[in-house]
Amino acid sequence: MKRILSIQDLSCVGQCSTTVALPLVSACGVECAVLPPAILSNHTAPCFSSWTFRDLTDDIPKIEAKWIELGVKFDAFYTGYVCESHIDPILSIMETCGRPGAIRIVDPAMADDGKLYPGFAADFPKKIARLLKGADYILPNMTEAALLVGDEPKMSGHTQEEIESLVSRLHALGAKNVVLTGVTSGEDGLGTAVSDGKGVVYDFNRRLARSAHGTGDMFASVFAGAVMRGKSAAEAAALAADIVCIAIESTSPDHVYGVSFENAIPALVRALA
Ligand code: PXL
Repeated sequence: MKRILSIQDLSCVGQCSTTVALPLVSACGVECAVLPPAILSNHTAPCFSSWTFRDLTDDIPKIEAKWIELGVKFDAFYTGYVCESHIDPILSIMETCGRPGAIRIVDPAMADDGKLYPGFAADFPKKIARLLKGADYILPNMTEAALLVGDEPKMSGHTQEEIESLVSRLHALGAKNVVLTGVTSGEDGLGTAVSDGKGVVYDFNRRLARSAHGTGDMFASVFAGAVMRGKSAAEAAALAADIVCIAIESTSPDHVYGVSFENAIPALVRALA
């Protein structure tokens, strides 16, 4: 069984980051180890008015040293929501704790709906670009993609040329494969553009009537698990989008802080059985 290290915050309540990665990567049949660089009481989306934040930056080198001593190694690193102080220690762990050929999957989780999440300074996209350099797969949504290349975010109405120019500028940041999410198609299509630098593969689903918090983390976790199970990037992205749709459709409208990903676990297990 392959072993992934998930590196993203632990928001105790809110169904995002680590609490989504652990169950979904596991449901893919992949061992999921975790490194939470910060612990929050809850996530920072508007449904919660405030939160606690315990930074664990100083613990990361100690954990790394212990793993080196014990010979702990990973087949893949999957990073999500992280802060600026975490970037250097994460890059170090990726150097020292990877099995030969270990892959790097980077979700630059920092923004959505045209704006950065609370707590991220305007120059954070430039800082996180250091994690994207050399990544095997990067998974930005449309807002993150625009901010990473220095554009004003635009949420819909992109032409194919605009999408493909965005994708090639993301490759120029040093990523081998680009998986762009939240790509729109016509009135009611929503999906992904997956590029290996030679060609772009699109996959669209019908846009659902509601959106939900935490779906980016769901997408990235299923993508990471499916790639580790041997799926191509395009197959993994299509599966991840389908699983996100199942979860959103099964989420009660009054469940405002997250998505009931638990309801999609049986379908995910079947898809990768
Ligand atoms: O889902 C992304 C995410 C992860 N972690 C924290 C967040 C968010 C988005 O708001 O606040 C703490």
